[in-house]
This record gives sequence, structure tokens and C-alpha cells, in this order.
Amino acid sequence: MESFKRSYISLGEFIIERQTDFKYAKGELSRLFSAISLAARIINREVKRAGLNNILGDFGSTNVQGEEVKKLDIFSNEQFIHALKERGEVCAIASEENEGMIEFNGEFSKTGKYIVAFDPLDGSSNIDVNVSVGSIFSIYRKTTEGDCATLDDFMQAGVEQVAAGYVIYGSSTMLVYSTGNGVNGFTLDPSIGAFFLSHPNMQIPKTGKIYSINEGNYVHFPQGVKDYIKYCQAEDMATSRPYSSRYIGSAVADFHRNMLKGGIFIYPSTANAPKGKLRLLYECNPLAFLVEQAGGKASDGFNRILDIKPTSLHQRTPLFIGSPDMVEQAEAFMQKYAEAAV
Ligand code: P6P
Repeated sequence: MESFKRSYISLGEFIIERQTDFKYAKGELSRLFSAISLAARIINREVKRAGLNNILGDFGSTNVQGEEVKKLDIFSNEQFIHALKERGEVCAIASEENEGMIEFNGEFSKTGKYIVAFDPLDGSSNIDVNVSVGSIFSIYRKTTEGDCATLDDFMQAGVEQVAAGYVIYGSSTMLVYSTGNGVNGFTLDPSIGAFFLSHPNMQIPKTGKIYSINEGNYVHFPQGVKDYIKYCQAEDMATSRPYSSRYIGSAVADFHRNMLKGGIFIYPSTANAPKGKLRLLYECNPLAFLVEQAGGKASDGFNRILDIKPTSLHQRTPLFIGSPDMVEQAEAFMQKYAEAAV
């Protein structure tokens, strides 16, 4: 009888095998990702049953963003906070759902060396209509002196991240992360309740044929974005145009598709959102870290996202992210009007 050959490696085994990639003390990364994996699996269970467990719909309040909070937002936020607090490696967190940072002053977490910024459930308005949603996380080392973190620890540029990743709750549930040595994707086997390596060393295609933007805001876009959209729609065999327009309305889902197929996602500044809609700390920075690790690019249309020095927890930034050739093409349109504006 043929011996049973394991054809895949679990997240836990992978982390232990790759512990040397993480330039800090052994074991810390494992405990950090074990916490994130636990929160993701619990959230996944509720997301996949959302129509049955009275967790659909609004919580009846609005968050610091002024957005309607969904019951699943609160549930997901609580899972991440609890899981990260219990592991002792994290001394403070910043969440999309909480106005201020949260310090973990427990016996162990007081000496935690890491801080985590996260969006516990991005795109949650899509839950009620059964569209993919995601969780996004960004991990830094605490840099300030003293037992626990201060706000200054969260004001590090994205280039200082030691790890970042997302979970996509889609047709399958995946955890995709990087510690600065490439990007690896793990698919949840719900029958076992564990993540297994399914997408090793993810590399975004250099170019693509998909552009992703909410064209309903067209009249409010900067002229450079309007021109880029027309460029995507123009007929040109040599550059495989017109491109296809795909917009899911969940940044994680749009980003993940582009990571696999190539493409560009743009959430620019608009008249109503002069700094764009997406948040720098727990949406743009982690996705920018991942896309650069996968050979892609991420900017605000002019400047590299990872070089932006944050000044507040929930600050927003325009985001142009995806295949490098497509981001550079869009930036060229933006630059044309920037020069004209000088
Ligand atoms: P709009 C979800 O609310 C989110 O933060 C991102 O996941 C998504 O890309 C964006 O907002 C969608 O915003 O204005 O196009 O509905």
C-alpha cells in the first residue's frame, strides 16, 4: 500500500521551518501568528454561518470612521484583541474599530515587544450580501523606551513593519503574509481547522489587464485618474487594451485577485474624501508591504506608501497598488497634472 505522503505543510510547521527569516528571537513569530490564525479561524466560522447565527446586520452604532458598525465587526474586533492579548508578545494594538490605541498591561504582555495595527473585518458591509471580506494586520517592533508602547510606536513609517498580512474569507479562506522574505499564502482546511501552504512565494505579475476602481466617483476624481481610466478603456491591441474593470468593494478581495492575476487597484482622493478613503496604518501599509515583497508597487499617486510618516492612527491616504507597470502608468498620468499644477 502506498505510504501516505503529506502533500502540504501547515502554517505552524512553515513558521518553525522559516523562523530564521524572522530576525528576532525564536518563538515570538510563532506565538504572534498562532494568535492571528486563531482569531481568523473563529471569525471564519461566524462569517461562513452569518445568515444563521443572528450576526448579520448593523450593531446599531457608528465607529470612529463614522461608518455603520456591523455585528460582525464587533465580534471580529473582539477576537483579534483577545487572541493578541493572551499571547504575551504584543503590548499594544490599534484597531479600525477603536478610536485610541489599546495597551495590554497584563503581567506578560507588559513586556511584549510588538505592536499590531489591524482592520478586523474590512468590507464588512458586504457580509449581508455574501461577498468576500477580509482582515488586515500590520506588525511593528515597539521602539520607545519603557514597559509598554506609546502612540509614537504607531507612528512608524510602513517600511518599518516586521510582518504584515491579510485573511480573505472568500470561496475559500486564506491567510497571506510576509515577514520581509517573500509572500506566502495558506488555505484553511475547514475539516481540520488548520491553514496549509497553498501559494508559496507569491509574485504579482509585472503587468495585467484588470483595473479596479469605483467609477461611480468618476466626476470627483483628479484629472490624472480620469485620464488613466480612459487609457484603460481605449482600444490598443499592442497593450491588450481595453482592460477589464473589476470592483468587488472589499479591498482585500480586489487586492488578492490582482496579486494572483495582475492588475491595479486605485482608491484616489475625491471631492468628498480629499485624502482618499483607505486608512494608512491598517489597510494601505500592510497591503503595500505585501505587494512590494511580491514585486509590485504601492503609492499615493506620487509617493511610495511605505515611506509615508504617519501622524495619526486613522489617517487616510489615496492608494494606487498592484502590478508595477500599471502603477507606474497611472502615476505618469498623475504626474502630468502635478507638473501642470506647479
Ligand atoms: P467604496 C470597505 O468599506 C472599504 O474600506 C474597502 O474594503 C473597499 O475597497 C472600499 O471601502 C470601498 O469603498 O467607496 O467604493 O464603497
